[in-house]
Amino acid sequence: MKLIVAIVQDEDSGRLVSALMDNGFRVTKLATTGGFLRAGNTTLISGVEDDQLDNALGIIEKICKSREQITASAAPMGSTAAGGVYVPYPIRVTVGGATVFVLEVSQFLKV
Ligand code: 2BA
Repeated sequence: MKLIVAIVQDEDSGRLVSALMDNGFRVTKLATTGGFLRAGNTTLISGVEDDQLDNALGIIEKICKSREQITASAAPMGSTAAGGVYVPYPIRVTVGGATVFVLEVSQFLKV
């Protein structure tokens, strides 16, 4: 058995959960926050049988779209040691489709 950990954009999460459930997968949805953008995203965890892994990954790949986001970063103007200020400026990043980790499951228990 494998554990899929998939970090996806909030916009894709509802459709992805539905599609996985419709195909017989069990899913847990967690509200998470990306470290870089400091914006909300969604992490799904799903335990799948080995022979169903490619099926699940295919569904994730099909549904999760990449999108551009603009975020404010900050660069120092002048030396911060000398009291310089941080001025935000926009940067463009491409987020997603999905960031996926596949882990080997050593035990799966329901007790
Ligand atoms: P965030 O950390 O908020 O990152 C959002 C997007 O910002 C990333 O999209 C990437 O395009 C960009 N980005 C991230 N770190 C950057 C950096 N140091 N310099 C420049 N650009 C940077 P994705 O790569 O699609 O990642 C989407 C979300 O997936 C991330 O949100 C984070 O929550 C998660 N993630 C990605 N890689 C991860 C990893 N190796 N471990 C844990 N979580 C990860």
